[in-house]
Amino acid sequence: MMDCIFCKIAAGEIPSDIVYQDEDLLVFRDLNPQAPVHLLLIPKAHIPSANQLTTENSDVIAKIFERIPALAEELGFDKAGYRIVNNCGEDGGQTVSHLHFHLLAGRSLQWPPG
Ligand code: DGP
Repeated sequence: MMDCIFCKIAAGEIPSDIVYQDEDLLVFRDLNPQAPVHLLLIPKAHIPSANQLTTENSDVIAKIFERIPALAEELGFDKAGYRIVNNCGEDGGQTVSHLHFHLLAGRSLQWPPG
């Protein structure tokens, strides 16, 4: 997707603070952090949102979630806890149309989020 900012980040065309990457997924720090640790976890392949997940493209979701415990341990918030968020569509507050999960940690997070 030529006009997708997260595809450009995944391709290395736009710089980002990368925490982890492999063939299928990329983890980088959010430009506008809402917590002391605020990571974005994305599939490198373009999937617009959770609304476009299918049996054909959903393997990467397991890969993303399987990576989370290692990230939490490496960054030191595994014991204190964290929150994983996906915003889907306009009412969900999604502003970038490339599927991503927010991983927030480093402070006590309120619920409900508002
Ligand atoms: P959402 O509202 O769920 O679509 O979240 C999009 C997030 O992406 C938002 O927290 C800000 C972040 N973001 C937008 N553009 C960039 C960028 O160019 N670099 C980085 N690191 N984060 C970005």
